[in-house]
This record gives sequence, structure tokens and C-alpha cells, in this order.
Amino acid sequence: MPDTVHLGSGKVRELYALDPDRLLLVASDRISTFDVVLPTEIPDKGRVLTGLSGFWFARTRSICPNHLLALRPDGRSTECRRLAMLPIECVVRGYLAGSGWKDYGATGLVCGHRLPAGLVESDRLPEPIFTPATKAETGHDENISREDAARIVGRDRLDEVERLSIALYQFAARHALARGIIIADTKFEFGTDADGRLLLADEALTPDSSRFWPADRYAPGRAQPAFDKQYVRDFCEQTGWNKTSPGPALPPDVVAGTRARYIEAFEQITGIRFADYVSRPDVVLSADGPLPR
Ligand code: Q0N
Repeated sequence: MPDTVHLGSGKVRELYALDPDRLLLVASDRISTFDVVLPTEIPDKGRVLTGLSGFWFARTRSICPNHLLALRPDGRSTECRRLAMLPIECVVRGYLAGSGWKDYGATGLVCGHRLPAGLVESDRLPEPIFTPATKAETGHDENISREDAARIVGRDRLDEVERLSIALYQFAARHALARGIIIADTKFEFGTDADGRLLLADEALTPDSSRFWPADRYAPGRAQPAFDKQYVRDFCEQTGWNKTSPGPALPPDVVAGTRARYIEAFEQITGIRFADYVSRPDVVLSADGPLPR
């Protein structure tokens, strides 16, 4: 891509400047587990995540406008509006997992939210909670209190992203649950345009930015299997890997099984065949799915 300036790399994504107002967000097929990018790629993972994000962006525009301008024909690249990003992660939790479960066990609180006593791991919360975190490109994001978040983005902006984050999560969690997938929690990123309008950015409501659990295996009282990465995690545990870089290469059966799970998540949530998305990425953007050929 001549004339395209590479702005930065995430663990699994790349960001380029197209012109002063537009960026290109490219989702690779890289996969990370235990915060380490593995040496083996999962074919089509980037397409699945880009298609899912596009699907949600198209359906949540009335809740909150977003940065999406176009999906590229490759299915893995998103043209988006260049924004001034808010320097906090907007996390919503509907279930008790990960750092939320750890903090609850230690203090009964998650980011200042007092939760009922006696909850067990993976329990559904009485209502979804907003638990902002600081951004850390390497290492773990750190949960912060509402007060700290308000000091960073301002009180009114925080109230606005909290309301939007909860509304977006509720919309998506309800849609996904009806299709057999629990979205236990998710992370949003917002930015503002030149007019100060708040827009949803980044990728949204994908298995990389959320915990997806298979609803038919849900049982509180233990950790839940991940919808997407469980074969990878199980394999990595079996090898005795110490979870520092470099991670182990994945055998072909683990790659194939994981690819199938990503595609299954895409098809279950969107109701669109992944092959249809690959032939015409814009199918995810129309409310009624693929058009007749
Ligand atoms: C931006 N990040 C997140 C990709 C992800 N619309 C935007 N405008 C300005 N900046 C960003 C976006 C978006 N989305 C988002 N960083 C900048 C992290 N990156 C890391 C690199 O890979």
C-alpha cells in the first residue's frame, strides 16, 4: 500500500493512516493466549472478527454512532474515521469472571460496585456493571474507580460512555444469548470527532474484545470454557508451557478446531454464512442479512 503510513501494531491488529481523516484497521490472523501472541496463525480469524464488528456497528448505530466508514473487499480491513481516542477502556460485565471475580473475592467490590454476597465464579450479575480500566498495550489493563476515570475523561464524558457502554452491551448480549452465546463481558473504546461528537471505535463485541461462552455449557461455580480459544488454551496447558514468550506452535488439529469455532461464532451470531461474508463483506452491514443472488 504505497502512500499508506503505518501508525502502529497491536498484538493482533495493524493501524494505518489513509488520509488526515481516515484510518485503516487491519485484523490479522494472529492469536494470543495468556497475553502472548503464538507463532501459528488461525486462518480467517481476522475476517471473522472484522465481519462481526461490522455486523454490530451496523446494528448499534441508533444507540451510538461509530467510526466505521467501509469494509474492504478483503474482509479483514476496516476504513474508519480518525478520532481522538478517550484514554480509558470501557468495560461492561454481565457475569463474574476474570479480574472482576478476583476483585469480588478479595473485597466484595468490583470497581467500586458493591455486589451481593455469596456470588460464585461466572454467576450472572443482577445487572451489568461498568468497570473502566486504564489502557496498557503491553501487560494487563488495570481496573480503576469511577473517580479515577472521571479525573481522566471528565465527569460528564464518563457518565455518557457509561450509559452508552451498558446500552451497547445489553443490546448485544440479548441478541447473542438468543443465538446460544453468552457475552460475559466486553470492552469498548470511544473517541471524539472534530465536532466533539462521541463515537464508538476500535473493534466491538468480538471474541477478542469480550468473553464469549457457549450458553449450552454454562454452569456457574467454575470458570467457563471460552467459545473461541478453549482448544488453544487446553493444548498450551498440556505442553507445560510456562506462559512466557515465545508460546508453542499449534498442531494442525488445534488450528482447524479453533478456526471452526470462530466461524461458528460468526455464523451463530450473524445468521450469515461465513462464505457469503468472504464473497461480499458488505452483507453484514444490511439489517436483513444476505440479499438473494
Ligand atoms: C486507535 N487504537 C487501538 C490497532 C488497534 N478511529 C480511530 N481513530 C484514532 N485512533 C484509533 C482509532 C480506532 N479504532 C485505536 N489505537 C488508535 C489500539 N490499536 C493498536 C494498533 O492496532
